[in-house]
Amino acid sequence: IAEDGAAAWLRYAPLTDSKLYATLPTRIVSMDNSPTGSAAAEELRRGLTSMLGRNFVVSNAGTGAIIVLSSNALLPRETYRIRRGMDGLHIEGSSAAAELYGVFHFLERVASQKPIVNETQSPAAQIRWSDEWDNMDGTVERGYAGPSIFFENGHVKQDLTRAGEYARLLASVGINGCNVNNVNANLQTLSEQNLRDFARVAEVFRPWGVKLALSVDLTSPQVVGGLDTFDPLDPKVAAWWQSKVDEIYKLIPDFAGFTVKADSEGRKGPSQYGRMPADAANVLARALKPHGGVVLYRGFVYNNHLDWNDKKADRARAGVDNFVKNDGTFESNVVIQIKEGPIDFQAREAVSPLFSALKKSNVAIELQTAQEYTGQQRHMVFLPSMWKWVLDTDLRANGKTTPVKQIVTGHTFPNADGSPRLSGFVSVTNVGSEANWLHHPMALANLYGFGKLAWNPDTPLSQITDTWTRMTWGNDPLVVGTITSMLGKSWGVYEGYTGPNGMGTLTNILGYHFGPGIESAERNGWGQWFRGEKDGIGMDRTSHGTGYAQQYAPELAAKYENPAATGDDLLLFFHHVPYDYKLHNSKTLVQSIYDTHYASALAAAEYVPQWSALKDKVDADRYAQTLKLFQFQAGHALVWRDAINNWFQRISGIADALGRVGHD
Ligand code: GCW
Repeated sequence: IAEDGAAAWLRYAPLTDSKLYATLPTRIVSMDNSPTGSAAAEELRRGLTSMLGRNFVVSNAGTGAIIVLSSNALLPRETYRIRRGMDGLHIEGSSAAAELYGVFHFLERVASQKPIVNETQSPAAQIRWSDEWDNMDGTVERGYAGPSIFFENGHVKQDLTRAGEYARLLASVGINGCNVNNVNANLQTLSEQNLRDFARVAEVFRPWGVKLALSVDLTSPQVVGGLDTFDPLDPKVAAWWQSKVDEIYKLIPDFAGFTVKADSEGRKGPSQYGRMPADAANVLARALKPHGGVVLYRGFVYNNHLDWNDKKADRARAGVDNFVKNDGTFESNVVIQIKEGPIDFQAREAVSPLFSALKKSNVAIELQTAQEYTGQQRHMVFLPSMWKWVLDTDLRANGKTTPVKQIVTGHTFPNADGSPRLSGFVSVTNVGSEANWLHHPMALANLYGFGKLAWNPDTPLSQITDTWTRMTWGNDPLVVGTITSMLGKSWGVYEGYTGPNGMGTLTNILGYHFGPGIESAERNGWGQWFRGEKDGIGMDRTSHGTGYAQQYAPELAAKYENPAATGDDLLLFFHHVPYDYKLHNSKTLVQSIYDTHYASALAAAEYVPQWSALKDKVDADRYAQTLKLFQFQAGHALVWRDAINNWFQRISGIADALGRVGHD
């Protein structure tokens, strides 16, 4: 059978062994006739019928055992409960969307051949969004899977079937919001006509409990509203936002809110009027508050015309420098959306110090499922490995254990009444019109994993890879073993043949961010410098350098001041060291770089035979598509390896001890 790539992990392939579910009743009774309740019942019917090969029906008529879907107002927000009763199986939710989450969870248990157990699950945080950087002309900024599923020719598409299917996919992993337009927002986003069209997107999202959000440009009062200013402190501007927001809620009663990119990479913002981020965020927030909407104000504000010769200049400092002075002045429905690292989604960066520096503000973590700097869905990189490392990083706020996951779920700095702050997780996903959404079949594991970590950041990686693989590729032990092991090491492999030791990805940053472009990051205003010079390499971000390390809590600052304590993974992110600096692995830095590149390129090449062993165990189309991608990755890893190793040999003047570099 030809595989439907669009099904992603929701294939519901027939189980070869369905003993565990033999006694499951085939009649599904739904107590909830809302569109979401009906979607939940239909999903359950469809999934079980397909996997178990019995005919499940949704029906209120009849006698005997049943599967009941119902709401239970006593459950906490967005919570579901699955339990076996005398009369059959109960899936209850605090809301229709929560019932749906329960259904998807139940189907996942069946698809991965796990026993049915009584359980109650709640999400770790309220905000679990996907952002899409889609332009209204149909292109997708940093999108690697074809044109937009939402827009074409300057408008929302007529046919939004794919948009609805996407919402189903998001809902299946508990994602409850989706911002469909690029944060570099079209200036006309909020025109009357566009809003009517966006209402159609909200409509196809609605059955899946996914709320629509929009990116807005702060000049809208001027550009769309015709005012002579967009100064957030001008009462005319505030009044304009209020009436615009009221107009939105008439069309889209469950509208989630706005995402704002301002004073960054050429976007205008409050600085034009000498105002602060909080002034801008609050004017939008006050308009949204009566309707229950939120503002996700991006922490990604920096000057992209930095002076390269200034040894104190540092883009990494920008988040804390720009936002801390506003801490405590944001409205309660403003959330600062912070990229996981202070630069820009590199293969590895330090964790943003803004997470622990904001103690009186709501925060969300922005992760990038789109593999902008990590191989653009032509390389396999299982990003949850990196995200988990970030989420588990202990920022030592107030001298206590404060992993990032505790901060972004609102617990470290709770509200005055002790309740967790409004907080959460945002994935920049950038799906496209290609059948399988993200191009690389393995890249779907990243979107799936994002949803799982946003629901529960303590979900073990092995559980994510195991379940995703079973649902996507089947339960055959060789398939499961091979794919989970490949995914598990893939981040380290990619980091290893690109930029290890915290030096940055070393990709071409001035163009497409793809392939090696080592010096493109140096000697320009973008500030992604790693300062590779004759005497050594790395950004000195200690108090002798840019002082960035001091933006962390004291314990962490002390660690990052000291190269040995910093650790080899982030060494060059914080320190400028000579090429013969001794690492913890007792090699010199440069020799370790050579060795890591050889070992990692070899590991990438091994994906090809490992995958080939699965030839008859997965469907032919996806087998062939994935094989091609692995072959490409194997070759491209060699290009990376040699470009970087040759560059290091040239700049350091130190030959590879094994004589490989420059001679292969
Ligand atoms: O990573 C950079 C990207 C830009 C992007 C920007 C951002 C949407 O290269 O394409 O713009 O980040 O996050 O705003």
